[in-house]
Amino acid sequence: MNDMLKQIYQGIVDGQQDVVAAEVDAALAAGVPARTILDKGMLAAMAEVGRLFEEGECYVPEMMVSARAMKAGLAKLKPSLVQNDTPTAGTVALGTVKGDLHDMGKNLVGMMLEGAGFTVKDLGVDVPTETFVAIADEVQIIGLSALLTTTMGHMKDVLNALDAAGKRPRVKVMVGGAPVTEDFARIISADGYAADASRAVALAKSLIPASS
Ligand code: B1M
Repeated sequence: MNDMLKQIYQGIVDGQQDVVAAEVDAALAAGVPARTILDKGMLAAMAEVGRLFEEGECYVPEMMVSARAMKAGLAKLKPSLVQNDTPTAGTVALGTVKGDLHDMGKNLVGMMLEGAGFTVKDLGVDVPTETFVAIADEVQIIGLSALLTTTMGHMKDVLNALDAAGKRPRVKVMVGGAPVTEDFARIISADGYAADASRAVALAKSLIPASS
């Protein structure tokens, strides 16, 4: 890992948002690809923060400052990730399900979808099931994110509510987030699962045929 990536990684682990923002700028100016900064610097750092939390070596406040530092870096990276001159590929409503406040994965998926030409309606975090149902007529895809084993069940609630409202046939539902798996997606009858933001783009493209 080069020095700038190391600084970005450590800046996120230590929660130093100014350092992260400055080093992301420096890395981009030095020609380091945005995807390398994201994967090797930022996502690796968040994985380390998760490990430290799990092992009781850091607590929620530290996780929050790391998340703030990650967001400062993502804001710098966004223009490079969403560069896009293709016509709209379709509209996706994205939200983190009820009870869940984690938004960085969802935000990243949104950025990459925008970069691939999709219009993204970001519904935010802790999104009530009814909000997803209400927007179903305006979009081709609903994307559900969940980071907690205690909230991923709300994905099934959304699918059931769409069914009950008679909207299920007209909208595709894709799901993702750390505890979500391909098997879980199949069990709840989602239209697709993606493990990361790049795969989410490929999945969204496959869910909307080019002719539609
Ligand atoms: Co939370 N947290 N957290 N947390 N947090 C986890 C998820 C956890 C795994 C940490 C751990 O124990 N190792 C654990 C969950 C355990 C479990 O349920 N199995 C956990 C916990 C327990 C909690 C609290 C309950 C802690 C507490 O209060 N005691 C609490 C819950 C609050 C709530 O939501 N109600 C909590 C709070 C928080 C913070 C607020 C402090 C903060 C979130 C800040 C924010 O998001 N604005 C936070 C953080 C930062 C984390 C970790 C460290 C990092 C998450 C993250 O942003 N990763 C996380 C540990 C970890 O994941 N290793 C953890 C980076 C992000 C880019 O990746 O979100 O996985 P991710 O998204 C990926 C893929 O999953 C996928 O693509 C993304 C990009 O590649 N993806 C999709 C995501 N959504 C998708 C949707 C798609 C497709 C793909 O289609 C629609």
